[in-house]
Amino acid sequence: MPANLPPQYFEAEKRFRTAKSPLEKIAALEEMMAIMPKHKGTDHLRAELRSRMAKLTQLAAKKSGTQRASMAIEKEGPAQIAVIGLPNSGKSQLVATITNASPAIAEYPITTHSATPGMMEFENIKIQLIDTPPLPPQPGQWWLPPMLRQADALLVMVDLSDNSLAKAEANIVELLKMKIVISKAKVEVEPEVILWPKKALIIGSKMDLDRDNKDYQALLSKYKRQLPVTAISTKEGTGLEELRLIIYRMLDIIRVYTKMPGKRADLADPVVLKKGSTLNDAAISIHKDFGQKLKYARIWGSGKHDGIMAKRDHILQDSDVIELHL
Ligand SMILES: Nc1nc2c(ncn2[C@@H]2O[C@H](COP(=O)(O)OP(=O)(O)O)[C@@H](O)[C@H]2O)c(=O)[nH]1
Ligand SMILES: [Mg+2]
Repeated sequence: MPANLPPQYFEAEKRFRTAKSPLEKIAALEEMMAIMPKHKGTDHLRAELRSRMAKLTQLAAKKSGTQRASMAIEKEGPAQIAVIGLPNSGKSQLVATITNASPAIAEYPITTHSATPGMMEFENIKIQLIDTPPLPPQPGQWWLPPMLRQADALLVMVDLSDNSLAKAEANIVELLKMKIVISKAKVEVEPEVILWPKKALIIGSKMDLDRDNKDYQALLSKYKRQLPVTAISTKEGTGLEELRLIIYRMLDIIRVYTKMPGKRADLADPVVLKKGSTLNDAAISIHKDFGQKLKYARIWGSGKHDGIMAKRDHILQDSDVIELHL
């Protein structure tokens, strides 16, 4: 057993061992593979899990005919963000409005049974949002909790038309049942339970129906010390541009631009990196060999002097322009 497996891995492994159906086992395996750090020490284990996954997928296909083995959605772009909430909270409408996807929207609750990914544009990058079925998960939606645990962040939709505080709290309770914690408030759990802390944003939706602003103010005063809170109306188009910016900021990513000597940088095509990334990280993300080959780089933006030479451990800032010398 390779060292350095985080406790969440063993939690998922336990779920794998106790899962009753092949589909549940696949969900647990997917989670184990997502959690596992990727390095030489885990290569063997990764291969073993893959082969188990292949066998289970065959078994699941035999059992269920055409039913999809899993709703797992492959991450596209720098982050995968799940849009969650109670029935009718405006999840599908938001995903339909700010991404290229078109999930079904309806006046009656619980229209969404599956998960629909879409890409949200923010300036020159695209971020993946996933429309999900309402909380709590219905029977057969065993794949929802692992999907939320794996997401990079959650957008919690709370309808502002009435009872917003109770709705927000219901979301937090449902998440806790999935062992996901989004608020800084203390939670009481058994000592052996491992929790999944998750970045989240509370979105008060349908603010056009909260004319006196009461529900939004109540949400703000209850949660703003623990969590970011914002409000939108897809109907009137309010708060949506600000929402894109808040989502971008909560991801802790930066954009840097590469240039060739003597040429301008292509500002339409950033390299997206985690905040705190170095020149070396940027080089590797462009090409895996570039990390080793990198001799030095020139940087515009983060230094006091434009075009300064920098070494591979130099920490990059958002919107830096870099010229790699290999
Ligand atoms: N007034 C108003 N209605 C909205 C808004 N956003 C969504 N709705 C309505 O709320 C209902 C549920 O929306 P939907 O996106 O399907 O909710 P979901 O169940 O969370 O996916 C639909 O009738 C939408 O037209 C909004 O900003 N303002
Ligand atoms: Mg929906």
